[in-house]
Amino acid sequence: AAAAAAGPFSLREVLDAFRRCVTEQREVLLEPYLSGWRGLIRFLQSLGAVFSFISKDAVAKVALLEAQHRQHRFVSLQSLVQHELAAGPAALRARPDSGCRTVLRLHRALRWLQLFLEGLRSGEPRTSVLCTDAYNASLAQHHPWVVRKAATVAFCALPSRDAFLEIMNVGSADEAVAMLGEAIPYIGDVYGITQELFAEHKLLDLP
Ligand code: 1PX
Repeated sequence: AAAAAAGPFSLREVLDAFRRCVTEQREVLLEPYLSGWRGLIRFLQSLGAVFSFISKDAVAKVALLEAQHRQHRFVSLQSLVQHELAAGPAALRARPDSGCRTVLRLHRALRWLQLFLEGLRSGEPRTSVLCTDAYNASLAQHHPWVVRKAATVAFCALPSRDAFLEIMNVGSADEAVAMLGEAIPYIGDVYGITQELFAEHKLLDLP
């Protein structure tokens, strides 16, 4: 993983990480989940400084989860939730630094990613439109006005669809679209399992 991280970004690594996430018992493994996020963040960082307020927040959230992962040796999102809920739901809600509320933020962003990648695959050439639509249908409802405003401004700086497909680094535009078709169901699977887990424990509105 260290060697891969040193090379240029490829969406393939992100796909591989999210593919490795889901076990036969439908658990979401934390290590590949965080590794997928590290790949996405690297991609975001390569898009330029306009996006750094977004990548900084994602970096902080991944770092918090990595620290908890190291400290408690959680294998999966399920074991993290179980561990934090053991102190009681009220205690969990009161914590501004819980793993659960942090995962929830990344989880909502994963829905954005799924919608955005579906849009890219569909052929719509205006990435800023795709990105705004995906954002409005997911993260935006959880963000205050000022964050929504800043995000919408940043989206205007997105590269074109062709440039996007190229910097994914998986070959020709056709190959990149094929890779998206492969990646989207894995991301959707991770999203769906996490959504169910958080709904089951009434954690979908953790402050
Ligand atoms: C091949 C395409 C790959 C594209 C990869 C892009 C990866 C994007 C990763 C975005 C991660 C964003 C995490 C945001 C988490 C969040 O909602 N944080 C907010 C709430 O946190 P809090 O701790 O306060 O409760 C926080 O306020 C966030 C602030 C930053 C602004 C977030 C805007 C998110 C826009 C998401 C779309 C990214 C656009 C990237 C363009 C490719």
